[in-house]
Order: sequence, then structure tokens, then C-alpha cells
Amino acid sequence: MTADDLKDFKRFTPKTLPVEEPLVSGHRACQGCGEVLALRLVAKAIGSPMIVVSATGCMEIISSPYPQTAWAVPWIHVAFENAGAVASGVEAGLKMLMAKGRIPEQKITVVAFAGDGGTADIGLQSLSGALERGHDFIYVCLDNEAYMNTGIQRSSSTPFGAMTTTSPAGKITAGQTTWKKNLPAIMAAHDIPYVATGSPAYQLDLMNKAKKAALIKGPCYLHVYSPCPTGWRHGTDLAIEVSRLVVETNIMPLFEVIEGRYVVRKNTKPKPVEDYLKLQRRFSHLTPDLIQIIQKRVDAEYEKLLKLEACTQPAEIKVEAPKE
Ligand SMILES: Cc1ncc(C[n+]2csc(CCOP(=O)(O)OP(=O)(O)O)c2C)c(N)n1
Repeated sequence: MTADDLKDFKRFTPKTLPVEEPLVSGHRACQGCGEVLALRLVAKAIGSPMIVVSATGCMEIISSPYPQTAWAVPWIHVAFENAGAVASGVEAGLKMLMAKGRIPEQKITVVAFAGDGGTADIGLQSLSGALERGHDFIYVCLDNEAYMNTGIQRSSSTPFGAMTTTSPAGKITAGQTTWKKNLPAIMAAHDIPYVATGSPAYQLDLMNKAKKAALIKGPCYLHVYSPCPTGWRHGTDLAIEVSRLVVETNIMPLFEVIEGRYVVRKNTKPKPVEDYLKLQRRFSHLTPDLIQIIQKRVDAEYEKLLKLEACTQPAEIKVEAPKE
């Protein structure tokens, strides 16, 4: 990233939204799917020219049942484990074609979309490699907190206490027994220029983060909360409500990490986590004790985030005038 990357950055406002729809109507997502909404907002904010690399997962299945497609931009379906590697190849190939004069010099945004299973588990090593090599691309994890299109199996991004088909709630366990893997922190640890979290309930915030990512040179990572009424067992009209509550309870704070510096959207009066949990039947077995454990963890993680923000801000450096 250079100082110039964001020099012309202008925020979207309700009056300046792009008209282009890279993901057009006609896909086959479940009723009330929050993931496809998040995908649409991010793709719209990035806009053409763009090349989409899609790992296998819900968004690939619902947008590309052969011989149809809901994509109006170039799109490639890749395996579960190699979205990072394929996006690297596309970006390197474009660079080479431009260097050889085969295609005109221009900015073509390469963006990879994958679910949390494809990102936190199976595709993690190829993503890590792509970030380390510094490819100029955006990686978007659409986090619906389980392997959804294959039948709601747990991933390492499934939250503690959530019931899935492979982390059932019963006499022996109360759903997922491990804490959610902190993907944004893992991505930030790669020292890439831009990492951000987003939620489809905060649409302009999400779109502006995607726009920033498209302008910044080098690898950028967006972690996008993606409600799944089918897997989370909530009403098909509640995707936006849970997307708002996850932020209002501090379960998933909105923040950016720009060149290693954390910038957190403050929420000093968080709602209790129970407000969020009670809307979803995947958490309906949780006892007050378990809810308390989750509350403590959420509070501690938020404090940690604020500390990260405080300690990554540039220190005030007093420069002494050179002595004659
Ligand atoms: C190596 C490999 N293992 C398993 C599968 C089967 N599979 C396809 S999609 C999928 C689940 C995807 O989960 P996630 O990445 O979280 O995306 P979601 O479907 O939830 O959007 C699985 C297990 C596969 N295609 N390749």
C-alpha cells in the first residue's frame, strides 16, 4: 500500500450507490439468506472490471447451476482448498499479459470469495501463502459459521455453544465446545495492508470497506458476517436483525486494521449477548451458566481489541530540531 492508494477514496452515500449489479437476480439462495446479500453488497461496491474466484460453498452452488449463472462478471469456480492460490495465479497472469502488451494497462480487481470452512479450515494454507507473497487481490470470507451447503457441519469458525450436525447438543455436549477461530487476527498477523470486519446490517460501512480494499495495492482481507436462517434456525425475516445484534452485543465488533493499526467502531453500551443468542435455535439449549461464560468471553475479547487499537496507534514522535 502506498500513501496514494486512498487519496481519491470517496465514501458511498445512499445517493452515490453504484448501479452495476455484478451478481444479478436469478440465483437460488435459501429464503432470507444473509450471505448472498453480503456477497451482493461487496461485489457491487467493488464493481467492474473484476474477476471473481469462488471457492466451493453455498455461494458457488446457488449462483452457478450449469448451464446457468447469476454472475455478470468473469467468474471461476475453484476447489475448496485453493481459492488463495488461484486468485494469486489470476493476478500474476493479468500482470504478465499487461507487461507483454497483450491487454491494455488497467486496474482489474481480483476478488476471492469463500465460506468459513473454505477459509478457516481447508483453504487456510493457500490463503496464507497468497498473503505472504503480497498478491494484489481481495479475499472475502463469508462467515456463516459452519459448512452449510453440505448439511450444517461445524467448522473452526463455529461459535462456542452452537448446535450443528457434528456438534450436537445433548447430555454429553452443549453444542460446539471450542471458541471461534479468530480469522481477522490471523490475517492481520500476516502484516497485510488491510483487514476489516463487516456485517450486512451496516450496508454502507461494508460497501465502503470493500471499496477501500479495491483501491489498496496488495492483499486485503474482509471478514463478512453472513447469517444463515437454515443452519442457525432463525426466522427467514431475521437476517438483518441478527446481523445488527452481533455488532450491538460486541460478539463481532466492526473494525479495520490499516497497515497494522487497529481502528475500532466503538460500542461502549453493548446489549447482553442473550439478546442475540435467543433469536437462534442453534443456541436454544444454552443454560444461564453457559450464556454467562459466553458473555465474559465477549467482554474480554472486546477489551483486548481496544487495547490493540491503543497500542497500534502511531506514537507521538517529538522530533528535535537538528543542532547547528
Ligand atoms: C477437499 C474438499 N472437502 C470437502 C468438500 C465438500 N464440500 C463442498 S462445499 C463444503 C462446505 C463448504 O463450507 P463453507 O466453506 O463454510 O461454505 P458454505 O457452504 O457454508 O457457504 C464441503 C464440505 C470439497 N468440495 N472438497
